[in-house]
Amino acid sequence: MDLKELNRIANAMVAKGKGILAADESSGTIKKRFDAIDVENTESNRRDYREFMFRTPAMRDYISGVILFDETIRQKAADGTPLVEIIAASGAVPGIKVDTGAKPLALCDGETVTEGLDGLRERFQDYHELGARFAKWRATYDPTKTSYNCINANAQALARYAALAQENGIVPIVEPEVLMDYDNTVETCEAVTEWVLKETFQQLYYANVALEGMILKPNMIVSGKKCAKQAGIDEVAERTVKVLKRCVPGAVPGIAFLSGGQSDEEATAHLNAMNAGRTLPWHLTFSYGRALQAAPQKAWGGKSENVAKAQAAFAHRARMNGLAATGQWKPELEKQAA
Ligand code: 5MM
Repeated sequence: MDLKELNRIANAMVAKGKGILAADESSGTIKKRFDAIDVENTESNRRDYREFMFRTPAMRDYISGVILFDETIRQKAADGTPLVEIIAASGAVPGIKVDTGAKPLALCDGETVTEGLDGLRERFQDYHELGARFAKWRATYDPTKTSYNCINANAQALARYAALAQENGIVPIVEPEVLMDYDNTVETCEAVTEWVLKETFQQLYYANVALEGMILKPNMIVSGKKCAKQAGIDEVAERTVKVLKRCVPGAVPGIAFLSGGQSDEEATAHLNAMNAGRTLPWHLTFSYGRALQAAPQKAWGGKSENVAKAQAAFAHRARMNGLAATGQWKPELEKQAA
C-alpha cells in the first residue's frame, strides 16, 4: 500500500472549495429519477445525461471527484471518448461504487446489511485499470430500529471493503448513512449516528485501514422527515460538528456529506453553517447525489435542446455547494441566480 499516494488522492478529493458528484445511481435508482422527469431509462439516455454533466465547464472549479456506477465507468461519450477521460480532463478524480446494495439482515426485522465483498479484490484491480482512484460503499441504518447486530455487521463490511480498496491503491469512501426517512427526533438521529460512527472507526482500526488514506461520507444530524419538530439550520450544524468531533480522528483528511433527501438549498445551507467561522481538523465538503442533480434533471427533461439550461442548473448547484464548503455561501446568491 502506497500511503503517500492514497493520502494525495484523498486530499485532492476534498480540495478547498470543491466537492464530489455522486452519479453512481444503479439502473433501478436512475430509472426512478428518469420516471420523475418522464425520460425513458435507456443506456443512451443515461449516457447523454451523465455526459452533459461531466462536460459542464463548472466541473473544473467545483467538482473534485465523481462516483460512477459500473456501467458508466465503461461507457463512451457520443464522440467515442471514454467518460472517465472527460472526468479526468476536468481535473476531477474518477471513482466507483462497489457495493451491491443493502440486503435484509437475517432475523433482524427490517434492518439491512450491505453486500458486495465476494470477488472484490479482483473487481478493484479491474476498476483501477479502468481509471478509478477511489471507491464508495454505503451502509444504511433505520434509526427507529437500529440494533448492535446491524451496526456491527455493516461496520465490519465497511472495514473489510476499505482495507481491500487501500490494498489495491484505491481510496475508500466509507459511507454509513443513518436514513432521514422516518419520524424520529433529531436527538435519536444524533445518538444512532454517534453509535454507528464509533463502531465504524473501531472496525476500521481492527482492519488496519490507514485513516490518512480514506474519506468519510456520513449523514448530517437531522430530524426524521416525518417528525413533527424539525431542527433548524444552526442546530443541525452544531449537532453534526459535535458528533463528528467525538467520533472522527483528525488523521482523516476529509468528510464529504451525503444529502440524504434534503432539499437542494437545505443541503447547501447546512454545509455552509458547519464551515462558517469554524476551524476544524478535517475538510468538510459535499458528496451529493440528489442535491446536485435534481435541478439539472428537471431542466433537461431528456431533450437535447435543454442541455445548456441543464448544465447551467448543475453549474449553479456546484458553485453554491463549493461556496458552502468554505463557509462563504449566502441565501441571496440563490435568489440572484433565480
Ligand atoms: C447517487 O445515489 C447513490 C445510490 O445509488 P443506489 O441506491 O442506486 O445504489 C447513493 O449512494 C449516493 O451516492 C449517496 O447516498 C449520496 O446521495 P444523496 O442523494 O443522498 O446525496
